[in-house]
Amino acid sequence: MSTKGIISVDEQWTKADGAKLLKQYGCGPIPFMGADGLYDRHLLFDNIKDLAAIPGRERYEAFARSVRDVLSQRWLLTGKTYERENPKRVYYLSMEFLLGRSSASNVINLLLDPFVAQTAKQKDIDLLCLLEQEPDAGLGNGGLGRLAACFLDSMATLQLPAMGYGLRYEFGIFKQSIEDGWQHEQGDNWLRHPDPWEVARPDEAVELKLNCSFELQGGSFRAVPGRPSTLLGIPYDRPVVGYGGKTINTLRLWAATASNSFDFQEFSSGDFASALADTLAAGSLTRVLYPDDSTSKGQGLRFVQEYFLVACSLADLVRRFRKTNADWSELADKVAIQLNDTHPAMAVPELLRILLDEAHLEWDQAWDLTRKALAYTNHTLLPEALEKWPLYWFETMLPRHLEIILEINRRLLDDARDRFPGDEKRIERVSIVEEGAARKIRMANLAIVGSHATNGVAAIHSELLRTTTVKELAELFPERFNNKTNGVTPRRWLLLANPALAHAITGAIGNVWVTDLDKLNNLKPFAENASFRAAFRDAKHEAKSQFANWLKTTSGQVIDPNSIFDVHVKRIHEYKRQLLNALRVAVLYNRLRENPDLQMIPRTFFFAGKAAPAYRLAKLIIKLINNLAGTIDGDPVVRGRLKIVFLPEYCVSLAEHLIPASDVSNQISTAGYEASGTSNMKFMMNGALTIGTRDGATIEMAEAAGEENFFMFGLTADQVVSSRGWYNPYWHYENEPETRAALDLIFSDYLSRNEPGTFAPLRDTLLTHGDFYMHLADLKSYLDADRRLVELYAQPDDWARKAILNIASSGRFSSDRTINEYAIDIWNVKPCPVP
Ligand code: 26V
Repeated sequence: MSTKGIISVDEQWTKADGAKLLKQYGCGPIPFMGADGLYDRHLLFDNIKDLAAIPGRERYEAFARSVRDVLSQRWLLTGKTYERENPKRVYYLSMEFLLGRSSASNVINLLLDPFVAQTAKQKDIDLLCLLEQEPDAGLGNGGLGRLAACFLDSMATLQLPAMGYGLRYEFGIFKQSIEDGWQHEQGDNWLRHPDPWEVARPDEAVELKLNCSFELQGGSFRAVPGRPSTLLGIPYDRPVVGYGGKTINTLRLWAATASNSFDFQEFSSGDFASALADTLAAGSLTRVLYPDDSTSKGQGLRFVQEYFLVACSLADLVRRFRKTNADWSELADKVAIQLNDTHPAMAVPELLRILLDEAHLEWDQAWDLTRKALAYTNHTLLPEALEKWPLYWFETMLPRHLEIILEINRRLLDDARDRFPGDEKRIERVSIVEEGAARKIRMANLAIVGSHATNGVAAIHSELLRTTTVKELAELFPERFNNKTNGVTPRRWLLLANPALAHAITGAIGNVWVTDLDKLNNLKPFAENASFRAAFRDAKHEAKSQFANWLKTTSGQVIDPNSIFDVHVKRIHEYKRQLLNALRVAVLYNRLRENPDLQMIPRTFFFAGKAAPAYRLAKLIIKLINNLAGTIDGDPVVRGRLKIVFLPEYCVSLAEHLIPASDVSNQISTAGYEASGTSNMKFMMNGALTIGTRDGATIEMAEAAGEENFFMFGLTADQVVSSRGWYNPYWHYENEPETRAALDLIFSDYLSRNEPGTFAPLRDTLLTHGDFYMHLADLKSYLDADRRLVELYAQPDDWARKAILNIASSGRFSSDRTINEYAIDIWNVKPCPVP
C-alpha cells in the first residue's frame, strides 16, 4: 500500500515582507508591533497597567494574542471553506496531545519568523526570553501523545480537512523534580494563567447522559449507580497552523462540567456541600491526565474520561455532518474517525447507538457505516497496557452500550464459528468479552472488529501485532491489517529546534525539504564535501554550546561541550532499558578505575524521562542513575572524562533543546517491545548517530541509511522469543567479568553507602527473577557497539560523513509521509485548499 507523493504540499508562499503577509492573513494595514500595532494594544488594553510595570508573562500573552489575531481570519476562512466544499473530513480522537509550546511553532508556520525577529530587535524585546514564558501543554504521557501533535501539524500542512479531538486536562503530565536522587511529582497547573491559544466555545457545548451520577468521596471519584445524570462538555479550540499558514485547522479539547451548575434551593437552605457535589464531581472528570502509560487497572475515572471524549466528539462531528448532509447513508463518505489506540474505542458502540437510537437505522446499515467510518491504530503490544474494562462498569454506567457490545460480539462469534467450526480456543481468543470470575471487555478486540482498518506504527510492530498479539482476529479479517510507520514533523523538530543545522541544509539544497523531507536525499553528495562537513560540525557545536549555556543558566550544572553528548531520553520503563545504559556507564567507569591512565574522549551521558508515579522499579532506576552520577562526580580519577547528567522534567521543550545538541542517540529497547519510537527519528534528522537494537522504526531507519551508518547490536526480536526458554542471566554474571563487576558495583552498595540495600530490587530483576527484558544478554554487544562508536568519533571527518548520510536518509520519517499514507490508504480524504 505505498502511496508516495500523491498528495503534496503546494509550493510555499513566497517569503513576502511582514506587511504583505499580514495583509494576506486578512489583517489589512494593521502593524504587528509599534504604537498602534497588535502587540502594543494587547499589552495596554488586556492589562490596563503602566506599560513599564507589565511582567514577562503578560508580555508573552500579548505577543501570543497578537499572533493569534494575525491568524484568526484565516482560521475562520478554513472553517468556512470546509462548510462550503463539504469534503470528507478526518477526526483524530486521542486522549493525549503532547503539544509543548505553540507560539514559536505558530510563528514559524505562519512564515512570520524573520518579521517577528526583526520587529523584536527594533523594539529591544528579548524574544527567546518571552517565548520561554509559555508553559508546555503537557497533555500526554509520551510517544503516543507527541505523535498526535505531529500528526496535527502534518494534516494542516497537507491541507487536509482534519480536526483533533481530545480532553482539556487542567493538569497535564506531572512535573518531575529530583530530590536525593528520587523522583518527586508535582501537579502541572499549566492553566494557572489564561492561555492565549485557546478559545472557549460555550455555545457549542454538548450534553451527554449517563446511567449513574458521580460523587467525590474522600478525594476519590465514585459512580453512584441508579441515579442517571447529565454532563456538559465545553469545547476549547486551539488553532493548528499548517506550514505556510494556508490551512488553519482546529484542535478541540473538551472540559467537563455539570449540566446545571448547582441546586440553588439546596444551596440557600445551607447544604453547600450537597449542592455543589455534582458540579465538583463533574469538573474533576477532566481535572488530570492519567500519568501511567502502562496500566489502567481499577481506574474508574479513566473509564469515564474515555467515554466523555468519545461522546462529546461524536455528538459534535455528527452535528457538523448533519448540518451539510441530509442522508445518513453518506456518513462514511464524509467522515473518517481515527482512534489513537484503544482509549477512544467506545466510539464503536457510541456511533452505533447514535445510528440505531437517534437516526433509527437498521442494524446492518448502522454497523456498515460504523465500520467504514472508524479506523484503529495500535501503539503497544505490552499485555499490561492492552485495555480491558470490567463488564459491570458498562452495566452501571453505560447499559445501552453494553447491550450493543454484546450484540456485536454475538454476531462476531456466530460468524467465527461458521468459519472455524469446532475451534473453541479460537472463539475464546477473538471474543470481545474475556470470560472469568470478573468478565471484561477487551477494547482492542472491540476496536478491530468495529473498524475497517487496524494499523501498527512500524513494520516489525505491525507484523507482530498481526501474527502474535491478535493473530486469530487477523486471520478472520486479514484485509483490515496494515502498517503505518510513524513520523515526526520536520517543522518543529528541525526547522524550529535546530536553526543552525536547518540553515546549513537550506544553504546546500534549498528549503523545499521543509515540506518535502525526501528532498534531504539531495544532501547525500554533500557528505563528501569538506565545507559542508565543516558546516555540519559548526552547527552541532553551536547547538551543544547553546545547550550547555542553557543548562548552566537554568540549573547551574556545568558540562563540557567538547565531550560526546550521549543521550537516552524517554519514559522510564524496564523494556526501554535505561538500566542497560546505566550498566554500560558502570562498565566504562570500572575501566577507568582499573586503569586511571586510560586515554579517552570525554563523554557526557544524558538521561531524562518520567516514571509513572506508581511504578516503583522505574523510580528506582532513576535513583540508580542519579547515584551513579553522584559517585562519578565525586571520583577525582574520572573527573573530566566521564559524566552523567539526569535532566529532570523531560518535556517537549527540553527535547527541543537537547536533541539538536546530541551526538549519540540511544534506542536500546528489548527487541520486539518498542512499537516504533519517534525520538529515534528526531535524533536522526538532527545528525546524531544511533546506537540501538533492532526494534521498532529503528530497523527501518538503519535500512534507509545503511547499517554501516548505524551502531546496531543485541538480540533480534526472534532471538528474544526463542531464547526465553533457556536464557539465564547468571551465566553472564559468572562468565563476563565486566558484567559481573558492574553488577557488583551496584549490589555492593558502593553507590548507596548511606542507604544500604536500596538497589536490592535490581538484583532481583536482573538475576533472581530471570531478567525478563534480557539486559545481561545484550550488555556485551552494547559495549562492542559503543567501542566502535567511540573509535569513529575520534575521526571527526568520518563521523560527520555518517551523520550527514543519516540526515540525508531521514526523509521517510517525516509525519507528512505518514499522514499521506493514512489519507490515501485508510481515510480516503483529499486536500481541501483554503483560497
Ligand atoms: C497506555 C495507557 C494504559 C492505560 C492508562 C493510560 C495509558 C496511557 C497511555 C498509554 C499508551 C501506551 C502506548 C504508547 O505510548 N505507545 C508508544 O506509541 C508511540 C507512538 O506510536 C511509539 O512510538 C512508541 O514506541 C510506543 O511505546
